[in-house]
Amino acid sequence: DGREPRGTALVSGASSGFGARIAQVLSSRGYAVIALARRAERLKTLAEEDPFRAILPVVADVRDPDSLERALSELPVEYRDISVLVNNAGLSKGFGPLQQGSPPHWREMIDTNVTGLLNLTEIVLPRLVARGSGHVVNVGSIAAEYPYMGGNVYAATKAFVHQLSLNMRVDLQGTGVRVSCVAPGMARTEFAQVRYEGDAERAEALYADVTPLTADDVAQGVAWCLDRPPHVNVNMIELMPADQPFGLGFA
Ligand code: NDP
Ligand code: 8X3
Repeated sequence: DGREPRGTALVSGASSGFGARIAQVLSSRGYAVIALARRAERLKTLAEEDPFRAILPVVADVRDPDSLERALSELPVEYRDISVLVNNAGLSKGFGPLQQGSPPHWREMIDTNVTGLLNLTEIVLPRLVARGSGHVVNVGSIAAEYPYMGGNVYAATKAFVHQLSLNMRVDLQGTGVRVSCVAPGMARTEFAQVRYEGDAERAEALYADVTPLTADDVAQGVAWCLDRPPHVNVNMIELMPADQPFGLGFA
């Protein structure tokens, strides 16, 4: 199909938003792509619509290490040599101040954005180290750096992702494995609908005064990190809508 083969990339949270677009962009650039998420139908459509037929749907929940182990132990041989891990799966739930917060929402965010990211990393990272080269891209958020009303636990989970990314880079010195963090601001995906538990009107109202980022804007940032020559490690890319002020979040 004219693409130069670049290895295998595993993208978590690939059934929607950034992850789906990252899977498409990496496929178009020559990667075999493992697209991981919980919603099988979405992943199936993504794979069927890929013009390069390079996307493999893998159904798993990052919160459940057994489901990850199972799914990743059954990979077809041409997808086994993973060289890129994009830790993108994540969510936000709720938007009130912490003092009115909901512990079940806190747990869901921590279990997904923090523990889930670690669960997948635990399985994939040793494989990258063993092969002597690779790249991990973690999706953070501007919420990690700039506080906004109602960001609280979500923002803190993303601050974890930012600091973990820097620390992974230290631990991986000399292994040939690079680590980048991509931190987007407000983007139009299903993120706001998930945060507002399906209230589409409320989600749409967010974008009234801002031209949000697209999933493609973020996917291009991920691809740029991967495309740097091996001696360059992009530590962090932060990108925001040009008209998003600091402190404007989803409250
Ligand atoms: P979407 O809601 O559109 O996509 C989130 C993806 O994560 C879905 O594919 C979802 O798939 C997956 N996911 C959620 N929970 C799990 C789980 N337990 N196991 C496996 N997959 C899971 O939102 P975005 O594309 O916007 O979000 C992607 C990342 O970007 C998140 O980490 C988010 O925090 C971050 N982000 C988003 C911003 C925005 O404004 N949109 C800005 C900055 C960062 P499924 O439900 O099928 O499992
Ligand atoms: C969430 C996006 O702009 O509300 O990661 O911080 S924003």
